[in-house]
Amino acid sequence: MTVFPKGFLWGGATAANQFEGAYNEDGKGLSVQDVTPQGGFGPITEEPTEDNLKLKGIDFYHRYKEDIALFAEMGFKVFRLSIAWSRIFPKGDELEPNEAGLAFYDRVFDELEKYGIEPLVTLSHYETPLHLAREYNGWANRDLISFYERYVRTVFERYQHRVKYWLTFNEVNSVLHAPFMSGGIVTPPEELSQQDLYQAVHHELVASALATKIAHEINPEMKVGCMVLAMPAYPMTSHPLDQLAVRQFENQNYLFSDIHVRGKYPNYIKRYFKENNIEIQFADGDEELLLNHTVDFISFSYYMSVAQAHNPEEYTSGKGNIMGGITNPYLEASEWGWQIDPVGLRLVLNDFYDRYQLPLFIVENGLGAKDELVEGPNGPTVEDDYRIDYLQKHLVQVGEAVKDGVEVMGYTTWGCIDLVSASTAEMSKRYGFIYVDRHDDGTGTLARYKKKSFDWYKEVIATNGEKLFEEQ
Ligand code: BGP
Repeated sequence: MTVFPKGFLWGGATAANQFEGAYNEDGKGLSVQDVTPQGGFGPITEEPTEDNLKLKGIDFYHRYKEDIALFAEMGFKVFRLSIAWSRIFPKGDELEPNEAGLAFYDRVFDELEKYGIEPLVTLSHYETPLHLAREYNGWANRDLISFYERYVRTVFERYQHRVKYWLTFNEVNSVLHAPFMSGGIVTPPEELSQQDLYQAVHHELVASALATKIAHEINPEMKVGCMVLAMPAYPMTSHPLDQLAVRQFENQNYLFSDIHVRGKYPNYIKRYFKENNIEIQFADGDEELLLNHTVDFISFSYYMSVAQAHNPEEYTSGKGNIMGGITNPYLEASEWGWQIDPVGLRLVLNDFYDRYQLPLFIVENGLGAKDELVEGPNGPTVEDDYRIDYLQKHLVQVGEAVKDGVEVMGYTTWGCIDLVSASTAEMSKRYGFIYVDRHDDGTGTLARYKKKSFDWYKEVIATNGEKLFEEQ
C-alpha cells in the first residue's frame, strides 16, 4: 500500500536559464546568467561569451514539444519551470512587455495542457535582467520592487487560467551567499556591507508579499509559495555550543520562511541586526504588506545536510549547495562533494511542518553525477543505478514524513532532463532521467536518450509511490 496521498504531484523541475537556450531570440534581453560562463560564483564577463553553455542550454526553447512528450510518457503530474524575466521585460524597466516572450510560454503551457500536466512556475530563478543588475545594482535597490511588480502582474494576468502554482523567488535565502547570481547585485561580495545585503533581502521579501497580494487579487484560485534552500544541520558533538551553532546556522535560513509565513521579522534576527548595526529601512506600507500577504504553501530544495560546531576551524569543511558546513563523518558525498542524507529530508519536512502547519512542496532534489552513455537493447542509454538509489532513498523518507503526518503536496526532481549546472555551469553534472547529448566543451547533437531511471520513475509515478516500498 502506498502512503502518498491521492493527487500527489509527481514531476520534475527546471529553470529557464539552465535549459531554454535561445538567449537572444525573439526579443529576449540578457540576464545575469548570460555573463557568468563558469557558474554562479565565477567571473562576470562584459558580454556573453561563447564558452557559456547556458546561451544554448539544451535548446528547450525549440525542443519543448519533444521534451514535454517525454515528461508525459513518464506520467508527470506537474512540471516546474521558470519564466525568464528578460524574455518578458528584456531590460526589466520597460513599461510594455515583449509579446514574443509571452507567446513562448503560452505555447509551453498549451503543450503541458495537452497532457494534463500542471505547471509550477518560478517567477525569478537566478535570472534577473542584466540591465537591472548593471544600472540599479539589482535587489540592493528598492526600485526593483516596482519592476518586479510590473513583471509579475503581467504574467499573472496572462496565465491566470493556466497556472495555479507560483513560486516568487528561487531559493530566496541564497542572496546572502550568492548576491550576484541570486540578487543581481554587482557590488563584489567582499565590498558588500551586511546592511546593504539585508536591505536587499528586505526588498525581495516585500516584493514576494506584493506578488502574493497581486496573485490573489487577480485570481484567488492561484496559490503562491515561497521557495527556500533547505539545509538541515547536525551538531558535531553533544557540546551545547555546537547545538547553538546549529541553531544559528538554521536561523539564517528560517528567517526567510518565518517572514513569508508569519509576516514579520522574528526576534532572533532583530537581535542579530542590533548587534551588527543593521537597520532595515521600511517604507510606508511594508509592514502591512508582509503581515497581510503571507504564502499559501512552502516549497524548498533539498540536496544535502551539513554539520556545525562552535569551533569549526578544528574540522574539515566540505563543499555544498550555495552554502556549506563541516563534513559529517557519517555521510557519503556526491562527486561534487555534496553530502547525501535521505533522513535529512524527513527531518526538514517535519521541522517545517511543526513550525508552520502549511502544505509543503519539495521542488528540487536529486543527484548530480557523471553519466556514461552506453548501447542498450533499445538504443543508447545510461545505467544510472546510483541515481535511482539516491532518489529511492529520499522518496522513502518523504513517505516516512507523510506517515509522520506531514502534509506534502508534491515532489519534483531537479533537472528531470539534463541541463546546465547552476553552480559550475557544467553539462557533465547531470541530474536527469533523460540524457542530453551535450558536453562541457559545447559539442554534442542535443539528442535525447532515456536513462534507466526514466522507466523507474515512470513506475514510481504510476503506482503513486508504491514501487518505492516494494524494493526495500
Ligand atoms: C539549486 C538551484 C538550481 C540547481 C540546483 C543544483 O541551488 O535552484 O538552479 O541548479 O541547485 O545545483 P547545481 O546545478 O549547481 O548542481
